[in-house]
Amino acid sequence: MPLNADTIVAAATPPGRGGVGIVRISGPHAAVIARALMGRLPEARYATHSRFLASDGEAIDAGLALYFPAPHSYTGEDVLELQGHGGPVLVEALIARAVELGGRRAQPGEFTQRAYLNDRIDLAQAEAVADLIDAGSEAAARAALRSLQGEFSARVRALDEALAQLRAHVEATIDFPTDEIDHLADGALAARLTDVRGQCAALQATARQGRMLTEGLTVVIAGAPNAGKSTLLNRLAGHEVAIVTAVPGTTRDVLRERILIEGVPVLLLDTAGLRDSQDLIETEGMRRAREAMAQADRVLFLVDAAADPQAAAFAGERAQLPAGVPVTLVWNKCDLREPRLPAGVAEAGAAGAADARATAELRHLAVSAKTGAGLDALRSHLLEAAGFQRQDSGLLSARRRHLEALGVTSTHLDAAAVQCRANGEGELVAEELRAAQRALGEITGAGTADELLGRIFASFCIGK
Ligand SMILES: Nc1nc2c(ncn2[C@@H]2O[C@H](COP(=O)(O)OP(=O)(O)OP(=O)(O)O)[C@@H](O)[C@H]2O)c(=O)[nH]1
Ligand SMILES: [Mg+2]
Repeated sequence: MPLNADTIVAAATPPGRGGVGIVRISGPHAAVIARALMGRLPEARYATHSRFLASDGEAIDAGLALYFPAPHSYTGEDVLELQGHGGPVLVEALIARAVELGGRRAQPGEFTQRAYLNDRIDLAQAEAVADLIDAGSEAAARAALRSLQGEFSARVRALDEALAQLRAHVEATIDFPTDEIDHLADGALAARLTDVRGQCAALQATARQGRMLTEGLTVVIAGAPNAGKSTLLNRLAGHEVAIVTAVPGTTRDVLRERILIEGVPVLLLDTAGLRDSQDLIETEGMRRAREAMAQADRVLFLVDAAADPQAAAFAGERAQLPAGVPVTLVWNKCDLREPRLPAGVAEAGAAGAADARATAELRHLAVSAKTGAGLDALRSHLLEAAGFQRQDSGLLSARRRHLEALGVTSTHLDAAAVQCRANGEGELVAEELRAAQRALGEITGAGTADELLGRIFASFCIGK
């Protein structure tokens, strides 16, 4: 029984001219529309050549029709696909005719939304459809296809199942409370909880990789004027994106360039050099640079190793860098002068004891944006620092939303473990496990709010 009473219509091929233009129709009226357009209902799942008729009986176009009766179709409803010639006028005329016959124009992602609502796919798979279409590299496309085929969802469901069993175990201790303490402290429960947390951590690692492939990384190049930021951007991009001159303060706006590193999309941002300035335009440029840094997955702080061998520019700027955004100190122009690593870095960055942890975490690299020396190491560093592990197979696409849900799941599992170790109340352990399961369910769509669903599908293209 279809959930929707109306029948939706949209072009499934992109706007413009092409060899073929496909119009897709889904809903209870699809068969009626097919009969009116072609004079008969095409045989299910067979390519049928036919004319597509206007209301006056004249042909709008001729092509192939494919009819998929419910529930064996993409949306789970009756679906009619018309493959005509790929001219925008023809495609629009077919859509208008289908609307005249009782259809309505589809919203973005509405076909996939119906597939989700009719249980053809879960929410993570629906998102993988969009990620597959938007894939920026072959690796990202392969990962999205695996997720679309349900590999990611299967991992989520396996964790969900393990969690459900664990809950049953804990809830039994509540229902039969005679020796509750023993139950909670018992090694079997602790071992199962450890196992589930391990499963959750492994899935988080997978999702982190997947998110990187689908959503990519944002890396901001910052530093003093003339450090070579724009030269580095041009080098990594492989073409002249930014103006490079020997004049400090050349770059004012934030420049964006998308590159691929081993299939991972990386959005590189070149920014205005940071220095004390009264110039209005330059000050605005610096404000934008700081704003970009705050949004970044990583900041590459460039230092001119020849002009600033102590990295004074970094020491001066460090306190103002956004907290929580990891920074790599990149010594540029090492063709002119070899930087002193790593002691020089520690010295330059030493801003007191409170900074000791950050200093230890600070990564540093030597490059020459001019000659290209050290750039392979820089590329590898960007992926490795983000936690990307090279692997040829098994990558699955995932989104920030999934990672957040797994983060909440993991927090509740940690809390359950704390309760368990402290021989706490069985109810409290059970409550944490319930909350963990609820968060996990959001990935595949169990109990997902309509507002979130609306947001997810609105980002799709029309006709998908
Ligand atoms: N020798 C040498 N020169 C470099 C290197 N990288 C950049 N330069 C030179 O340094 C000068 C400044 O380079 P830019 O890339 O414009 O520097 P920037 O950091 O973008 O400067 P602003 O936009 O002013 O903040 C230019 O003359 C570059 O040719 C390098 O690795 N080695
Ligand atoms: Mg520049």
